[in-house]
Amino acid sequence: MTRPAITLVGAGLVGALLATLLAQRGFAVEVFERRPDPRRVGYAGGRSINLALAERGLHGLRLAGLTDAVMQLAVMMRGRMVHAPDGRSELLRYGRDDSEVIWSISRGRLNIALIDAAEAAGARVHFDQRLESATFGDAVTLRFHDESDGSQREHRAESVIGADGAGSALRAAMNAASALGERIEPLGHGYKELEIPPLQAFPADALPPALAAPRAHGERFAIEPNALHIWPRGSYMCIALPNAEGSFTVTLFLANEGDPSFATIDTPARARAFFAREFADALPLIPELEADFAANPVGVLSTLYLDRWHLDGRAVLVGDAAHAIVPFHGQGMNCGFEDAVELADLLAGRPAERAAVFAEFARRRKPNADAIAAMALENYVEMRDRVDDADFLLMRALDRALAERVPTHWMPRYAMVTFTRMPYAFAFERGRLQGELLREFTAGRTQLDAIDLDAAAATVRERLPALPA
Ligand code: FAD
Ligand code: E0Q
Repeated sequence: MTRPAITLVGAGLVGALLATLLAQRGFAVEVFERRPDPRRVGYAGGRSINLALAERGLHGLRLAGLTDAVMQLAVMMRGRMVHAPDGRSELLRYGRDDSEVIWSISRGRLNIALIDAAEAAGARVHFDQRLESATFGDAVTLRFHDESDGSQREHRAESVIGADGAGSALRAAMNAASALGERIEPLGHGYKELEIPPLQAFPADALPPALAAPRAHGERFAIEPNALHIWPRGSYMCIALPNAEGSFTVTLFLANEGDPSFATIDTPARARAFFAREFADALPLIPELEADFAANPVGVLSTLYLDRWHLDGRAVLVGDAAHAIVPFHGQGMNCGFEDAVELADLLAGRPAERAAVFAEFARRRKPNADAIAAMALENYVEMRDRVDDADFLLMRALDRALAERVPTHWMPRYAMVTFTRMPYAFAFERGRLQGELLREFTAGRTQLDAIDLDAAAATVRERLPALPA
């Protein structure tokens, strides 16, 4: 029997994982990727950019047999290290203990590991191939522009999977053939990446006083390595995630318009003045602030909603191409990896029934993509504005106390999203119900001691069904 063939556009994080899973399930997989082979030329200019990997993403990597290779490159993050304007910082743990943590991983190294796995499983990856247009007749005709020599090539396929990211060219072609009901909601805020170098890179005379001691002990990291650092400042914030080499990638999230915004903080000198005022403790950690600010673009953040993700059995979208979200829950890749697992399993079950499989894939995944899109938007306000406010901290304390007391009936929403594979739509709805109870239990209170935890636990058992085992 000949192997069923499938074509993918995009060998980014989701495309490369999906190619691996499909090749492992017996498909003849061809992947076309716009960028050059990262193993040959290095990844995207050599900047280190990292991502938070959580349980959903880890599950996809486990199925691909990649956990060991990837976890060797990962840095554990136990919680959020919140840096107040006065320079004080506090670690807010994400989970109960070190079994509930997330992992910072280099985007470039992860992508290379995934491409290696796809090829090892038998997928063929064609680099420097930018999808330019697609037409949908009895078969799909894809036209590629070769970015290395400017030549054109055509590829015909029975069906194609678009894993070509938020700006998907396949989506545009599908939408032109038959409207997908596309809606793009800009966040109105953008981001800029900066770097905290490893400790050894600081010249001894430029070492911030707080850093002098740890360097003497051979430490590589300028600040706590096992945390996701956040500097919440109301309407904007910085975060920093650790890299295995000892550096951190800092991301400033800020409005595009108004004051302050990327429109007013528009020169390296203004960026320095802004950091001196708003992120005083972070500034000495970013020696190349001006150069980073000038070299790195302002990234755009939007949420993408589609009414349809597929064109009968001929084309389907996955990952950011189908549902780009804002990054404030650290779940875009994790969600895309869930897509890959779901689609690979459905296709393996019914390899010849593409239209039915694509429809079922969208039916199962769309409610979950909508739920994480909403939760990611909510988390921006929570991160930048609430992680240091008293009401929030009381609700958080009660949330955790109830999870300890009635674990069969209560789990913080963050934990459901991050440490389990419960459907996002379930976590969203359950979080709403728990949120109502949290507001009820904390109304008029300022201290956890003032809340009768036994009574609250009894109410929880009475009003909420047990969580799935
Ligand atoms: P991409 O990773 O964008 O890959 C698309 C691929 O398609 C690329 O290789 C691209 O070159 C290729 N391509 C594009 N156009 C064409 C074309 N015309 N022809 C051929 N190939 C093409 N997610 C997390 O889970 N955790 C995080 O901590 C996290 N942090 C983030 C921080 C920021 C600032 C941002 C912006 C996103 C973050 N995300 C995070 C989200 C995550 O980056 C995305 O969800 C993830 O990269 C989506 O993977 P993808 O494969 O669908 O798309
Ligand atoms: C995580 C891990 C870009 C980014 C990635 C993240 C998170 C945040 C804030 C951001 C959410 C959180 N978070 O700490 O609640 O858990 O990935 Cl801004």
